[in-house]
This record gives sequence, structure tokens and C-alpha cells, in this order.
Amino acid sequence: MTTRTTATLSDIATEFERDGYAVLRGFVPPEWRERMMEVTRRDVAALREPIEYEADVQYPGSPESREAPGGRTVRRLRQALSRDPVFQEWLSYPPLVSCLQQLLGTPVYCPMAHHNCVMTKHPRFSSETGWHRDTRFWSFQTGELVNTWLALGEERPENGCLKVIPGSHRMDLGKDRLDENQFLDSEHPENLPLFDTVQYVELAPGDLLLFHARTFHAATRNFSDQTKYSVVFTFHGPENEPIPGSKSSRYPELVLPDVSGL
Ligand SMILES: O=C(O)CCC(=O)C(=O)O
Repeated sequence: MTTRTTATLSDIATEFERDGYAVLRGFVPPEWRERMMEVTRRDVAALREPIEYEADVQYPGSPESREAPGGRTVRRLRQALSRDPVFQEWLSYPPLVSCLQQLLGTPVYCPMAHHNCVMTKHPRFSSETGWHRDTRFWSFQTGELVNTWLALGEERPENGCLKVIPGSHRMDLGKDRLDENQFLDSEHPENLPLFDTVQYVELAPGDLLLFHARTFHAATRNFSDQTKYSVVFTFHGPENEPIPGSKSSRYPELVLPDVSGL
């Protein structure tokens, strides 16, 4: 993995195409990051819906129910775009949009049905996310979508940063290598070599991880004493659309401004 602040768009695209992810350091203007953090803390404190609670996913480590101790621990503030204009500003930020145009073509669309959230990972009640592709329950014409994962604070192995399997966005895997929830079967002999290639994506506040929606990724719970916050969106280009009538088409999509002429 190469990490740079001054990479050309074509370097980023080459790395992304090869590895299924790329990291751009210090990418977001600090005042936006601070505002996103403020809004996140406000909405977590107020339990402002729509929210996914840790108890809802029932992953290893999740509280047993919303009524159990820690049951109201937020996992994800959904519909970030409806929470504060800073998220719309972020999605119109020309350096971000030009990266996405390079990877996906023009115009770029942001489905509001998926991601469009702030992920929160609480130290006491967070859970383990198994190895999966984000496309597992999405319905688009193709799997060509790009996720942006913006670190509002530090992300390290200790607090449950993302782990990725480089190049896995281009791998075809038989169904027998996945469990019933489409997580990678950790004991399947053909999957074992993949785990030797795992990379931890460590991020500093303001760093941006771009990853392909087919890249296998996972994360542990948060073993630190501070909550971790990340702003996550997904995007597709003009040659990929949600399947009509599916969950992926249940909300409108935001069309990002074309920045090619800037
Ligand atoms: O932070 C985590 O636990 C991973 C979240 C994730 O991969 C997802 O929600 O798709």
C-alpha cells in the first residue's frame, strides 16, 4: 500500500485497481472534520434516528438486545446527508469528486440507501465484523462501486480499524467459501491463504480510505478506551444503476457535481 498526499489521480487509480483500496492522507479540510465530529457527538448523545444499534447486528460481542446492558450503543448513524450540510459539502469537495470521477466515470452517483452514515465503534459494547464484501446484500447492475471511509479520529488495530484483503475485489469465489450470511468461511482451506495477505488500514484523523465495494474487509471490536468515528459513503458511475424495486433503489441518489472542467 502506498500512502501519499500528493499522488496523481492516475497513481491512485492504478493502486486502487491493483489492490482494491488506496489511502489518501490528510485529505479532508480540518474544519469539516471538526464539524462532522460535533454533529456525530450531538446525534449519538441524543440518539437521533435513524440509527443502527450494536444490538441489531448480533455480531460477536454485540449486546443481546436493545434492552440488555449496552443495548443502546450506536453502531451507525444512518442517513448522514440529512444530519448536517457539512456532509453535502464533503460530497461536493472537488478533490474527492475528481478522484471518484477518475475511478467511476462522470457523473458520479451517491446512493442514499447504503452507507451514507457515520460508523461509531464504542470501546465497551462494539462487535466483530467478519470478512465480507459490501455488495453482499446490495442490488446493482454490477459490483463496481467505490466506498469512501473518512477517519474522524485515529484508526488502529487496537480500536478496530478496517482490515482488507488486497486484490480480493477481482477474485471469483465459489459460494461454498462463504457462510449463510456471505461472510468468508474462516476454516475453508481455500480461504486460508487469503488471511496471510491481510493488511490493517491504519488512519490518522482526516485520512481517507477508498475501497472497492467488492474488497473483502473486516474489523475487530474496539479494545481502546475511546470511541472511533468514521464517515462512510458509497458511489457508482454512469454505467451502473440500482436494480429497480430492490432495496438499493428505495432512496433517491445524489448526483455529484462534475468537476472535470475545474
Ligand atoms: O467497523 C467495522 O466493524 C466494519 C464495518 C463494515 O465493514 C460494514 O459495516 O460494512
